[in-house]
Amino acid sequence: MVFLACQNEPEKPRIQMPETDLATVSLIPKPVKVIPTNSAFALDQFTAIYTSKNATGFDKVGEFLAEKIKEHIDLVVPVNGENANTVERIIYINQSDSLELNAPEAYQLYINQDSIIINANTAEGAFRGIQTLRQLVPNVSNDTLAVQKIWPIPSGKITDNPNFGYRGAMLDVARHFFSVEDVKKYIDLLAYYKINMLHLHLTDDQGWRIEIKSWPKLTEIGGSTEVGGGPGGFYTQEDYKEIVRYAQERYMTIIPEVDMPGHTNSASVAYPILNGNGKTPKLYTGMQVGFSTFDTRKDTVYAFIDDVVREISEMTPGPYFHMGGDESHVTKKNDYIHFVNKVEKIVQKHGKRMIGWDEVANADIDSNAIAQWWASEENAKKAVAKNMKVIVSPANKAYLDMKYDTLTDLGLHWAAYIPVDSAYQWSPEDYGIPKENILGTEAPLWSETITNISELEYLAFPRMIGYSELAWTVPENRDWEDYKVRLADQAPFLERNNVNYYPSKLIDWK
Ligand code: TNX
Repeated sequence: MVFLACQNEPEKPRIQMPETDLATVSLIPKPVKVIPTNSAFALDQFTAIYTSKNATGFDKVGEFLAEKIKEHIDLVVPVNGENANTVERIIYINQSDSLELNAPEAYQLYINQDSIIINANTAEGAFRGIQTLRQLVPNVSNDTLAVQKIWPIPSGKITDNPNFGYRGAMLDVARHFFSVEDVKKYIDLLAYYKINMLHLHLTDDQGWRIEIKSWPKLTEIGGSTEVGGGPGGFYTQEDYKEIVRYAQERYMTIIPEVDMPGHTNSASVAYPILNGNGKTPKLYTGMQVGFSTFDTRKDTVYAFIDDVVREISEMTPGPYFHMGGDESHVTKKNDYIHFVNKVEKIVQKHGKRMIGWDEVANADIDSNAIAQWWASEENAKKAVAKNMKVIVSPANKAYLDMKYDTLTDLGLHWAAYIPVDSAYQWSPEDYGIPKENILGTEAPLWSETITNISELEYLAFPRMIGYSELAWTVPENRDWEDYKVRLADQAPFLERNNVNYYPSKLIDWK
């Protein structure tokens, strides 16, 4: 590795960097430990990025960092020697087997005057680490320090790793459809805050949004409308793979959901043989829930589900498949249990681990299945009794489609109004679910009332930023008064990314 200036050049005087305090920079989610050393690293045109050789993925992490620095401050930072002329300072992304880094996603960030070193055991950890570094890059350069522009990065040491390995967001693309571009934008914003799971609610009464080659009418007919009667839409398999690929590059797992046996009207309109509610299914563009069901006693239904789970699983590298299972109000209890038991076997056969909304804890599923708790504490208890893992998504705290207050136009309020402080002031550990059973948390965004990315952003931001901290940061390190100052400092990031965030009056926005 060569990173010294050309030998013939006279030695340059060291730039006198300003005093800084790493501890006062607004990082979200808040890291485990931050130790300031009160000097600064001069990020400038003489900075280069190097990454560990022979460590899978580290070079891509370096390139990602360079791309984001370019987007943010329009500075080109060469990676691994390409176009590197004069290099005076380096950012080194280093694969390390240190025992301190053995937690998945752990990283260390050492910022010195002449070097920044990111240590991580895995490229995933390094990727989380560079998100922290991105947040440390000032928005404006200091033009008084040298001839060239310098963006001083406060020096010190950060050690960090997440409280929960599952830090999720959910997007309902069924009630209203969102394009691949919209989903990518959401992924980018989520990744910046270290969210690592994106659950896509791909099917519901109003629309079927994922192409299944063996059952083409699902999207042809079932994908043709949405809430309010708009044109709907769907992802081709190529579109879905592109979303998966894009997420993977950001160390984010896509979790596909096919909601059943309820919430299946769109599938039953396409293939009436699936229907079990005794009525002739028609396309539905309203907002009611709980009226549809598959016929749980028909072999064809399970042959159908086998095809759907197989085709989607083949395109999904992540370990999970979400089968919904919520609000099956017109499915008889015994039929529901029979159904969930059978679907679990199908999901396992295709190599995936089943997730379902908390109602699935009523079936005879095994401890490998995961319950997503949203409403019933009784169901959560049943899941724990079966020694299942639980994803914590309480509707009155974590639902992004709940209005901020009575004045919010978008959203619903059946579970609560959720202002920005209330969204932040709770803990996944508060609900009596033992810590060892908590897989993590997820913030679902149901889309009955939102029709485009700008409305999506209005409900998701800024609350989603707080959920990232609830999942990453241990409760002892969280405090609303401290958080709200750090949140205010997110405005420049949100604005330069054209995010239509809700400018809550609780926050003194910068
Ligand atoms: C309940 S939460 C639902 C969804 C709705 C949502 C609206 C859950 C598992 N089911 O079908 O979209 O409320 O907030």
